[in-house]
Amino acid sequence: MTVRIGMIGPGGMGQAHLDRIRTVIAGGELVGVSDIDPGNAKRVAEKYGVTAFDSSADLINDPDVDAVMICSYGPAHEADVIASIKAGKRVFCEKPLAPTADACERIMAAEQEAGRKLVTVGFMRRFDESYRQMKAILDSGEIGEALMVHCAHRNPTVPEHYTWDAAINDTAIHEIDTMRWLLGEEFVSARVDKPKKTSQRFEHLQDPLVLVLTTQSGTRVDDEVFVNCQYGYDIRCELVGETGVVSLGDQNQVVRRDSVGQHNKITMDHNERFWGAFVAEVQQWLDAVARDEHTGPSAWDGYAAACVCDAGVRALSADGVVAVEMMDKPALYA
Ligand code: ISE
Repeated sequence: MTVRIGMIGPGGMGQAHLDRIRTVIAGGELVGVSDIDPGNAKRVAEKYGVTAFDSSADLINDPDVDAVMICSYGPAHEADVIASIKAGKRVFCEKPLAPTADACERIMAAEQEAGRKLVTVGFMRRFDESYRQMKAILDSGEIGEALMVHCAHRNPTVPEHYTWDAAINDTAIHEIDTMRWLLGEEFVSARVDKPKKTSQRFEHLQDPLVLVLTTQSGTRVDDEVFVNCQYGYDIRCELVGETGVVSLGDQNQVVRRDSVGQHNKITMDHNERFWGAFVAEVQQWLDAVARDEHTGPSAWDGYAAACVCDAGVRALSADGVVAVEMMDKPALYA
């Protein structure tokens, strides 16, 4: 079966997905797009030779759309995710599922009313081969329990509209989800350390910052978020176990040696660094949609990440340790 996809908000991220669906991912076909900016919907529809829907509601309810991909701006997700659930359609929603835990709760309530999981959240790092190998080593028990994880999330730069809280809500959310998945437990508290700010970028940002999280069992995760590091898109992670340490390898398969020394290319954006992960997540989602099954990170994962983000954002604007507040997991997500 070819899954007929309708995409809401085909900006840079959405079109990167569409290009992969057209070239390397099997089993999906774009039938139409909608966008808050009708001009963009028209341009993208012409580029891919598909329908430009007048509204996201028209797209979601169109009988030719089997499943919905939402790649719009985070605050716009809630209404379209809930409308997709109400239409009984499977929906892939880019991260964040919604910008607040309250909005994610409303999405979970709609799913529980529908009585089935229809929402998959685009936390693609779970599909990255290097993180998967790290998890397999931890799960094998060979290095004992995880005691600490040191992460770094660096971007070359961010646009001016990147808000002060985005370092947590838009950037660190990746480590928040990946660490919940890697460690298999929830976070209970958050703290933010605020080092000297870079002179390279906007005054309204605390850049860099270090988000320090603690899990239920006491594992400590620190995440350096530095979104104007200038030199590249650099993702690092070192897991410290009781009897061994596992680190993500560098991003290249080869190391170059020449007259300037030993070096390799550093990627500049997430689509390049996580290309394989994006392909794997969307392929797995389409395969599951074709079988009418749920797969991947659920609305619960989107909610749990939002709860940790909420605590992180509170810790960013205040000093000290902030407790993560989270409801008990509803039976649907057990
Ligand atoms: C962006 O939305 C992403 O998802 C990138 O992976 C992240 O590095 C960047 O900071 C975010 O703004």
